[in-house]
Amino acid sequence: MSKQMGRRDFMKIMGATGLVAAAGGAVFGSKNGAVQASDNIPVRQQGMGSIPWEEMDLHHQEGVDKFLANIGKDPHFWGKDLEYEMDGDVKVFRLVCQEVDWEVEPGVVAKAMTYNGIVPGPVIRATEGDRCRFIVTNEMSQSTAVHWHGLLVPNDQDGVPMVTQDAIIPGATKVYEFTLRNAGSHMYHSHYNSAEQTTRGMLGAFIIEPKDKSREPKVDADYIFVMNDSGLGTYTFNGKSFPFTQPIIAKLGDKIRIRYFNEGFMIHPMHLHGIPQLVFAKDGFNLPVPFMCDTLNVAPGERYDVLVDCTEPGIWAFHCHILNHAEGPYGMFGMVTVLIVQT
Ligand SMILES: [Cu+2]
Repeated sequence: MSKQMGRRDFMKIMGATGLVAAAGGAVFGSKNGAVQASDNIPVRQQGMGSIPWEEMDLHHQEGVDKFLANIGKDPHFWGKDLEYEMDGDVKVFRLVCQEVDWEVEPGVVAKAMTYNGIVPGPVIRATEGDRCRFIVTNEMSQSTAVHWHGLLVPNDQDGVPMVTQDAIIPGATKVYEFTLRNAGSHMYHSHYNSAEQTTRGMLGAFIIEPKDKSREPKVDADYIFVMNDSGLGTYTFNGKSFPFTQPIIAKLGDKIRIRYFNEGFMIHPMHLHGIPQLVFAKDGFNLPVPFMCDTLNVAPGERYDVLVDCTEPGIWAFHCHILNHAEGPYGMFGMVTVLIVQT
């Protein structure tokens, strides 16, 4: 695959058709095929490398080709909402804690701990004022508990074993129930052996829409980035690493909202090329004075909401700017995607 061919394929996405035809190119793989979380390091993020430049170029090209070929093939990449049923006025959600093999990318499989079998867990979405019940069943071989990160809840619903509740032991079910008081971009995650359980996949977005919709910015699309840097053996957005992340595809003039959720151990400065980000909320609280930036530090536990006004056509790289989370001698990996602004 020549460099020009890859570029042409990328340029095709700029057209009205949206998705690009698959480009060829060799598949990156781990050295040993399927690997565990402990040694789950795709080959292209290893070391500083001293490979010949031609080989280095080829690897960089291959990553881009793989990304192009994968566009549109992961329909749930940007989040899958958790369904609920009504019991009177109560929204009833069910979470099942399960250990599964999670493909961070083809051939790179981590032993994940999950809610409902996916990483991140399904998106919980409800409205301020809703009464919600969460029926949590633990099918794992470890105890667990769910913390509702950022939500105002009664103390006994806060999800900290040995402090506010008993652990949910293997085979047990626990019911949480509370009323949603504070709108915003929040999270839910394990609060038991959490360095392992959360970063191996027990993490998700919990979005509370405000009752008064006039408090929300009007946008054409809304994207979720759940960031993780541990437990799955690589750096991920929404449980996947580049080239198996998905692009944001927007039209010139679109206004898009991006919500960042850092569930990992490290800070991730999120850098968007070409177009500034307007940061308007932190941890679900609207900022008194929104600010513009091109790089936004997102620390563990933090959430930020930003608006991107898609005024500049092109293919804009969008990545964590701690560079060894994003690109090495084998090309881009980990916390990388693009914003495509089509004309
Ligand atoms: Cu990073």
